[in-house]
Amino acid sequence: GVVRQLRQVSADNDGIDLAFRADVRAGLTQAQKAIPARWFYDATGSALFEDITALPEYYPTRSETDLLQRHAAAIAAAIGPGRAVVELGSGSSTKTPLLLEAIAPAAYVPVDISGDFLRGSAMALAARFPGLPIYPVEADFMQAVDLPREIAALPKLGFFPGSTIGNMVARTAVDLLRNWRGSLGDGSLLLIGVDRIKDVETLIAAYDDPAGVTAAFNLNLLERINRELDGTIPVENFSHRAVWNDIYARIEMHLVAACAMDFQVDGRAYHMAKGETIHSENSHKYGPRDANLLLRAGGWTPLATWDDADPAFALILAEA
Ligand code: AVI
Repeated sequence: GVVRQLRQVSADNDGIDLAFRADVRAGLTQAQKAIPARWFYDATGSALFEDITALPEYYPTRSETDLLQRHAAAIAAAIGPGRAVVELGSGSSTKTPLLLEAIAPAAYVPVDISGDFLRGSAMALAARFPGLPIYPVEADFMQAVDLPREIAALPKLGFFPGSTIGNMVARTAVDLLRNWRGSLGDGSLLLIGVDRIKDVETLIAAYDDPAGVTAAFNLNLLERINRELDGTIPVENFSHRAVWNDIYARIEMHLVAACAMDFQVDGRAYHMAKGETIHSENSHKYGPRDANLLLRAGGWTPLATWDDADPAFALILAEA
């Protein structure tokens, strides 16, 4: 395959740094302290997330891969050949070959905010799929993205695996779906991974593993703040907590203060009381009707669902 020149759309390091600074400042000033989950993914956090996906308790990655493999023929039949596959937040693109092998696409457009990841995985895919044009786009998929003009005339398939949509509150998820409905255009399709509501024990185990990898992933957020924003947070005084919020149907991750403490970040002083938490992630889970409603609200009509894996996870195909 041929990797076309990396298109740098919006990711510049100064901009990312400013946004991190602003999010942390605003988040530590709120009554319930909270920092958006997107800031987990520095180099260390991305590597820890890869480790999470290999944990026996973290079923979503395995369930989704299994669905893609078992239903490859049916998925390919529903999508048809000749589409430009646009992957949102492609990261290390581990599930992508399964899809590309099944559907005979006309082009592949990975969109990711991390240029390094993007380059690496685009090169690996190019070697594996000779003849497939690849147009990497370095951009934040949460914003509306200008797609390469080379794929303008092709029918599109958006690919959004991993249940990443679950990390957004409903309003943000709907905004994202509507934005991508606009970018991909009339006649496009979307294949999206959605994690299901299931028994609380299975969910908690997936987000609080005994090996402590998810704890390290969560605590790395504080290390990152100390590293990048000149922080003095005593990380050893925090612990990882995963809880099921039944009203919102989501797993929440928090960083819990073991004692009262004072620290500084970016030249400002903060205080935390013993037991106070920093809310660091939401991971929403969707029943079949919930998922279909979310998609419709975002401008997409569900066409087919493949979800017979245990623990429950769904791949949904929708049309614009
Ligand atoms: C990336 N995202 C879908 C993961 C999830 O399951 O919500 C992030 C994660 N957080 C803790 N473990 C994995």
